[in-house]
Amino acid sequence: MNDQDIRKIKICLVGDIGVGKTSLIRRYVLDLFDDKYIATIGTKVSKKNLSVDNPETGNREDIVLLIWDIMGQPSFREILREAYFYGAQGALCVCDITNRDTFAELRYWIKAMTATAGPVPMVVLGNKKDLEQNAAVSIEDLAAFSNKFDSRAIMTSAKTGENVEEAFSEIITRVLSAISKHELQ
Ligand SMILES: Nc1nc2c(ncn2[C@@H]2O[C@H](COP(=O)(O)OP(=O)(O)O)[C@@H](O)[C@H]2O)c(=O)[nH]1
Ligand SMILES: [Mg+2]
Repeated sequence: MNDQDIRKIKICLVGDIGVGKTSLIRRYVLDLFDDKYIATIGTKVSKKNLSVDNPETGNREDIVLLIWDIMGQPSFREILREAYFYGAQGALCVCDITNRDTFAELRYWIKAMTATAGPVPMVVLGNKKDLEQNAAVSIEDLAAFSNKFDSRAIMTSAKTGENVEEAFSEIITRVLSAISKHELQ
């Protein structure tokens, strides 16, 4: 198979600074966690080659997943967002379950993203599940919110790795399904 034949899928992580976007990507791509706080400067794209089952066609497909990470400062939303969101085929919308404000802000992130990328599939993540005893956002809150976007909510921990694989699998499946439905029409 030629390189050109391999499907490339662009997904974005959206959410406030500090919710764990960079850590989730690091856990998923490298299987590492770093307690040090590294503010992401600008945009970084990570690549992961995968072989996945296409839910629409039933075929196994090789894909290249391009995972876009950004800095979360509010000023960014205005300046770089179009370039960041342009061509995105799916999004992981991340909040920190110990910080209710980050949950409230998700609607604005989603609005900004869909303004550029259109109504792409998304999955809502309540990250820092390992700090559940300090939770200010419940799975019910997340589920009710994600329902509005025809989406699903998952609690994750980039620290322990819990549900990180599932979160990425879920968005990949949703994106592949949306693309294939469109192609098969
Ligand atoms: N306890 C805990 N801390 C986390 C988790 N994910 C990220 N962090 C920490 O939260 C801080 C911000 O994470 P980072 O990935 O830089 O967030 P970003 O700004 O959204 O990219 C860092 O100190 C991380 O170590 C998690 O699942 N559990
Ligand atoms: Mg970051």
